[in-house]
Amino acid sequence: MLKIFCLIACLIFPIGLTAQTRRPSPKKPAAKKVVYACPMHPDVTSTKRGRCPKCGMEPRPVNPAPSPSPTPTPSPSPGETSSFSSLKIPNARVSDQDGKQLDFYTDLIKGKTVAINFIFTTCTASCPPLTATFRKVQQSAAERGLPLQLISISVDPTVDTPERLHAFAEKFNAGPGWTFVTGDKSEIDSLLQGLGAAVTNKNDHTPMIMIGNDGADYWTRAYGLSSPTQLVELIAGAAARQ
Ligand SMILES: [Cu+2]
Repeated sequence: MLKIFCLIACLIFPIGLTAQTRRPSPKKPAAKKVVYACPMHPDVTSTKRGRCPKCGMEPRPVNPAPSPSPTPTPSPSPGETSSFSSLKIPNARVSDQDGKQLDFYTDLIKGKTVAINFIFTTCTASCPPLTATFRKVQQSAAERGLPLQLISISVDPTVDTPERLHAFAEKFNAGPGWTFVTGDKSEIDSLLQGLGAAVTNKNDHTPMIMIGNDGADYWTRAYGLSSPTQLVELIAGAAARQ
């Protein structure tokens, strides 16, 4: 009996997940009203999917239907395994802080271990600490001999010219292997959309960072203001995937 239930649950659950994003099933049992919570901000809960207003991450169900197979308890680490895939990354035509034209995926992501954050140069809130954190991550990854491409994407591409990004990079002592990305607004918009980091107001941009190992197609997200040590651990973990 248990075996049969398990088999049915295994068959139904993944289908239910994908279908749910578009069209909630009208035949959902009443007892299973799902509450979603942001993995980064557990106090932010909602009965609908959508995005955390604090960090823009996709909330996860916190009281899923009891399942016969043990589900791993959410880890207290700042990392969050996600179903994100390199396939979702647009090969957008972008510019770096030196005005060099790049194809986002092929030039910055392909075959690399990367960490991506989202910034704008006139930000007075989270961007300076996010950027300072990235700088420390860059230094400590280098000390560990960990190859790492850092990417900071401007969420304000019309204001953030390559020149502005160059000055911003200098101010934060960005070393080689750290690319600041801007470009045509439409290209950047589609890029942010593809990365799940689109915002309507730049001031609402997410302090989330994406960590990925393209070769392994392994992606995780983390709170961008976590300690640099924790972030480097997550990056090392991603780099070790194959
Ligand atoms: Cu900011």
